[in-house]
Amino acid sequence: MISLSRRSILKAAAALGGATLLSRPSLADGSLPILRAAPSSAQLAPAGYPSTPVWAYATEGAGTVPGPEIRLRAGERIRHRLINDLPQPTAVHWHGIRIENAMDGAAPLTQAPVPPGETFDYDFVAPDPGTYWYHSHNRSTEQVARGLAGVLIVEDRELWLGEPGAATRELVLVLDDWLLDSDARIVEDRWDDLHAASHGGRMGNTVTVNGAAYPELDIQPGERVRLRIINAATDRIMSLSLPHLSARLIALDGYPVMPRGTDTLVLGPAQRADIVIDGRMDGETRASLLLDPGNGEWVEIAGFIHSGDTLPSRGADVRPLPAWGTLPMPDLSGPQRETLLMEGGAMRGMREARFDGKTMGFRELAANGMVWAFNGAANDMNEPMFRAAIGRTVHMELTNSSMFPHAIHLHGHHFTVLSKSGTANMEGDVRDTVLIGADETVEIAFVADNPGAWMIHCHMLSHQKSGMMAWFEVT
Ligand SMILES: [Cu+2]
Repeated sequence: MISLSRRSILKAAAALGGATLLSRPSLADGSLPILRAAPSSAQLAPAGYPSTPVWAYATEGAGTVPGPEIRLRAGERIRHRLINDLPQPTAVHWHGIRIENAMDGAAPLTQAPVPPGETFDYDFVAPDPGTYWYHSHNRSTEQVARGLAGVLIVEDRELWLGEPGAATRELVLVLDDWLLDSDARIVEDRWDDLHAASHGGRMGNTVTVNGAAYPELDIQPGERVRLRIINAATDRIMSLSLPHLSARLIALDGYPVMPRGTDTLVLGPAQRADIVIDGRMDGETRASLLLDPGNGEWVEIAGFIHSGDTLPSRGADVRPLPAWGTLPMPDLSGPQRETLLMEGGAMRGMREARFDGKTMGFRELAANGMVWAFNGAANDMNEPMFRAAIGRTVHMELTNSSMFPHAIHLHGHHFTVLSKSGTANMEGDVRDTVLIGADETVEIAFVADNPGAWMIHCHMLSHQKSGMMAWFEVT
């Protein structure tokens, strides 16, 4: 509803030959809408606890966690002037968008970080529909953990909501993980915690849904709702379950899949899933979003409270989302072959790796904050990991020889997951971030069609910081 009215305002503004109707508080001097990053506060912990000082995005007023939803149609431009009111330099990455390189926000590779008090204008086309998010990409282990993440929705190319078999409403669920002390303050003295970095990363003690602990969400019996679920945590893998709600998956990382049942949904950091649920019609008034914190004990992180009239069933079949129609499919008849070997971490470690132009042993690496390596190099940003000509299909074999899972993210591209541990991925899922378990090998392929210097890194941000970051170049 909001998006429709916003669209009609835009239309009206265009009809009047200018943006005058929009010159309300959210516009900067140069008439770009503002995206301000600044300290704020949020009630993250349950009622009765103090609110938490955070760093947050705002388009007007005080910053919120998660940041304000930015919503547009595929092919439209996103235009925002980042104003940095933080005490640190920052940059905004638009995760999953096949974006123009200079707008990718991957500091310091694609832009210099924006110093405190300064601005940067982001202006780019979002070509593909789907569920995305934006977040800090400078000192991101700290800045994302402090709250700098928001929702970016690119609407379906054709009408889907309300059509036969589709949902009638949608709901964005941003999952996050916070490490809070007993006064609900973010723990601030562990940004360089190498013990956490060499394990699963910075694990929090408070999981929030849309910035709240244990929220209760309204649903009508029989109502079909599209959930757009985003894992905005720095490091936590979210294993989720939605019992009694006939959950069916319709998209991963923004890209539509043929609707399929999903008992357990595993989202690594930065991954998204669109799920269709049907409100219960068995007379029960409650259902839960459950999370397995890693010990097999499912805990409720949000409740669905059923109230109101029972709606007629929308049938067993779920309408697939409209196709993107914009992504070139890999040509596997003679691809450029690349490999990514992940090594390091606790319980296995690595004998040596290159860092800062030198080969170092494990102790020297650790003294430099490095405990992981990609292809024998820790955070080597001097040279690209590989180069690909524009239009070339790249086949990558990603091998995790560590004891911990990793969420590998390629900037600027979506890729097809070909296989996991030698088993073909029959669904042909297309993603921008893939979770690779301990001792697992995943094959992916993509068309290198987006020119520029693109980061490839683990989206467990503690791992990214401590060795799992590199880049590739498309020319
Ligand atoms: Cu990792």
